[in-house]
Amino acid sequence: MKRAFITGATGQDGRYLSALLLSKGYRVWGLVRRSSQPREIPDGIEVVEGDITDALCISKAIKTVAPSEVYNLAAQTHVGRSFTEPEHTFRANALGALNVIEAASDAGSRVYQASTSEMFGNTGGLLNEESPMRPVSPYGIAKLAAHNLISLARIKGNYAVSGILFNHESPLRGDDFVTQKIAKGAASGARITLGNLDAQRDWGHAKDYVRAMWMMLQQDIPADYVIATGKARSVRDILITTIGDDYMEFVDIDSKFMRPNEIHYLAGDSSKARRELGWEPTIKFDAMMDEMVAAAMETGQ
Ligand code: G4F
Repeated sequence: MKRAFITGATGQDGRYLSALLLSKGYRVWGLVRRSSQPREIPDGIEVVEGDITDALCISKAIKTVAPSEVYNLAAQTHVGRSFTEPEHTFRANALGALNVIEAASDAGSRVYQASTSEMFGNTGGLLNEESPMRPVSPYGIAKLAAHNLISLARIKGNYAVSGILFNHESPLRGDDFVTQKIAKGAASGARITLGNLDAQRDWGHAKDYVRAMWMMLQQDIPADYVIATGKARSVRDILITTIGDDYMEFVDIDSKFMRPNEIHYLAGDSSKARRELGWEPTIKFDAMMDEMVAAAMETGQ
């Protein structure tokens, strides 16, 4: 039986990945931060309490579990918040990743790092694994450090890969990300307060994207892969799709949701993943937004 260790197990991707690995017969351990708040633990996983920013804790947890695969999904994932919490972001996204990569390498486990399209900054064009990376946020800069640590681990002979994932959403998306704000606003009819409507992102479904994570760790030769749909849409496009042409009747703009430094356009070229992993997205953007709005209606949020 294969053994997997997932950091960030209670997040959107952690929950989809746990379900996928359990369905494949894995035994799954999830690292969960101690909290006085109730947390939604994915069904069927074994919980290890701890924090990736504590090197001793991570090293001990990975040594004890002895997983064949480690997925490092834990992070401060909100780009906007990284401008107001840069130190916390660096600790979690760079130092935390270092701790996990080192512990996994010491234990002889294959390690997956959640890299991101934010690392490209405003390079522009259809981005692939070779495109220049010029991050423009503390989040992107910290993630690029972790991305480079994965390359280094590989040079040192370890099995380490980065998935350069573009935006990926679902009904499990956190409430402060733009697709979920729009889905919940559309479902409830409440006004939605947003920032920059002209930013364009390449939006896919998290369920498709966690499958790519698993595929990456099954290859004979470890490598990094861009995971994306190839199509960019603006925040405004999402409003039109979800609410309609009269969306501005339901939307307020507040500068507090504008970022000091913004990426204007992101679209990814995932042809390497399609060719080498046989990966392709299966859930279309409109179906994903419909699913998010329906889920928000069902939960009454
Ligand atoms: O939904 P977002 O916050 O996602 P963002 O910043 O692209 O980051 C997400 O995707 C990355 C790539 O995979 C991940 F690395 C990262 O962890 C995260 O999952 O914002 C998307 C766009 C931005 O341009 C933002 O400025 O929407 C714009 N936006 C406009 N109004 C807003 C809002 N974003 C948020 N969160 N809230 C708004 O009110």
